[in-house]
Amino acid sequence: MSKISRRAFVTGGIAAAGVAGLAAGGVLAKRYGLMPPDSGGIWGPGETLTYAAQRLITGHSMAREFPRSMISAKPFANEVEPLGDEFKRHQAAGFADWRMVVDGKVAQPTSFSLADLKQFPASSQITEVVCEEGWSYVAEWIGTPLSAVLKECGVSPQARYVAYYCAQPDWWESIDMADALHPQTLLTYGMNDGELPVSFGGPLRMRVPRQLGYKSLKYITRLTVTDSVNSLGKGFGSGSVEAGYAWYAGI
Ligand SMILES: Nc1nc2c(c(=O)[nH]1)N[C@H]1C(S)=C(S)[C@@H](COP(=O)(O)O)O[C@H]1N2
Ligand SMILES: [Mo]
Repeated sequence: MSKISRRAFVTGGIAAAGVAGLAAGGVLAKRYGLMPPDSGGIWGPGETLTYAAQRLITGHSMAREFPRSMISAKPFANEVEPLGDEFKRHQAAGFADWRMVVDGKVAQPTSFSLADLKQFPASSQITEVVCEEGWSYVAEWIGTPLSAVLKECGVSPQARYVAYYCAQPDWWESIDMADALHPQTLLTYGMNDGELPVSFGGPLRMRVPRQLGYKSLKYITRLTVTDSVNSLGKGFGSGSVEAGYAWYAGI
């Protein structure tokens, strides 16, 4: 989209929203292919305007990175529901057989061990985890850019979302390709110069630092590349939408 049509869209969207209600913004968002998976229902028009406006105004900007001196001395691990027996078996075995499957719209469905993922060039970032409940902390994250893994698997041009799943069936998420290919979106296995502790999502955690903490799923087991999230779960693109949160949680 050119700069001028982008600006026209933004001003048009905001004016239309003011005059004719949020639904008009939705019409524009639909025309530009910027409908989030949770665009239906009562909150849908608001979610649509948030997502479309963020994508058009902030584009693919970077999440803030911090100096090493700002790493939180006591990062807060949010408690998770009990992890099952299978997870505990993996943990007892040092996660030697942990695998992450990549399927869906890829040339080559593949599964990666942690050792496989560590073969990719590592990337690190000092970014903030921000929970919707109001707390946050800064930590260093080390891992493989999701984009590198997707490239290795040969993502189809029809791909629009990457859904990701973890050892906890109620917790699953999806992001659009802009976030999936974003250089700060990492599959992390390290934190603050050490292994990623289980409490913080080890052995493998998705970090999406441009969105709220709940998009940074712990214990990743599978990625599904797809052109639509309609057939996944209840069709809204994430377990958190099913629980009442927004699909797009940009910060
Ligand atoms: N698998 C899994 N991932 C999860 C959660 C969870 O309960 N299970 N909680 C999410 C929420 S709501 C937040 S805010 C962050 C918290 O990250 P932290 O424990 O590193 O603070 O993890 C997210 N990832
Ligand atoms: Mo959270």
